[in-house]
Amino acid sequence: MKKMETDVLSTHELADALGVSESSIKRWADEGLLRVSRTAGGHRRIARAEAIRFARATRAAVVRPARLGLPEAGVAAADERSGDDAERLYRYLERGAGALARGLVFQLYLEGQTVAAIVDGPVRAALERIGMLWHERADGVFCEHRATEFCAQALHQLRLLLVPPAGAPLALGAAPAGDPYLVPSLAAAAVLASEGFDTVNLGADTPIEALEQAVESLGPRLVWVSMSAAPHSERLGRELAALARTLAPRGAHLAVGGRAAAGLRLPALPNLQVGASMAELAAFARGLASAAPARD
Ligand code: B12
Repeated sequence: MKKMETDVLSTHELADALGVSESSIKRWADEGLLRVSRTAGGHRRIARAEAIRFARATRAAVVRPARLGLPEAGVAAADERSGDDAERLYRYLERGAGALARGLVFQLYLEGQTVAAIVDGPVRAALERIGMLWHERADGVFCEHRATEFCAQALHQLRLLLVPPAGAPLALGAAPAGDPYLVPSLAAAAVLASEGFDTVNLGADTPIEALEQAVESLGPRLVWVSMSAAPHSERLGRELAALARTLAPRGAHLAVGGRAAAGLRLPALPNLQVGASMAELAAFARGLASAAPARD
């Protein structure tokens, strides 16, 4: 696959992205604050993931996000920059300002917030408010579908930035059959990618049988199932228990969560966890990743 032009940056390009001098970049590299590699000719090169890590760690202002392969934030009018993050995201989603919504999600990430905190916080809260609109407005459904699409775009873009390290453990997951919700499973994939997993998201409306096949073919360390709607929840409970039992001899775990997960009756199995937030999923994944053997 062709590498993105921005996968590796020169000191000049990173300086341009951060609006600082090239000599500052070279100094930070020489002080060991920024990990660099060298070309055959001795020039410093910075991996894009390292540039983003550095920007987050130092709270650097990214003046040219496109240089780092990030979306341009779009320029919010001064009166729109007020309010907390969830309030701002809600306003952008509600009035169809997709670039501002995506830009805000990236801004929060670059400011050092974790992917889990962004999803559990502003994304969840803003969509919760969007979800009330159809009760009171004729265009509520239109607004909700558009807002869902903007959130999915932002999470996709964020996830694509998070290139798994070589030998990263694999996580795969989905929302079960009859569950049309896109964002929660995609969010789980982005969160797990941010915790160093290679991720395969099978998306909404996926039969558990298809997950079983994916397990057979890909050998994940972790499987997530996100449930927002719970059709046939008794059968689903049995299927999830069977999936956990398939995973157990492989040393793999099943994490179940989502708005409808609390309604499930699941047996207590050592490799089956039920969680209510992305922060819980991230914490669980962190524990697993630190114990995970590297893949070939
Ligand atoms: C977008 C949306 C839809 C879209 C989804 C589009 C799509 N392709 O994704 C569509 C149009 C399909 C839809 C349909 C319906 N919806 Co709807 N929908 C929503 C909305 C606005 C956002 C959901 C979302 O994506 N949230 C963002 C995610 C990130 O947040 P979350 O789901 O809360 O997930 C968090 C946790 O659960 C957890 N988590 C999630 N997954 C996992 C996984 C693991 C492993 C772990 C550990 C944790 C975890 O972490 C997440 C972040 O904190 C919600 C509002 C709301 N309050 O949630 C209504 C909402 C859920 N919908 C609702 C309703 C009523 C419906 C419909 C019945 C409407 C209708 N009359 O047709 C249908 C039913 C569809 C069905 N088959 O069940 C109601 C449900 C009310 C209730 N009592 O349950 C809500 C609450 C809106 C409302 N206030 O009225 N909906």
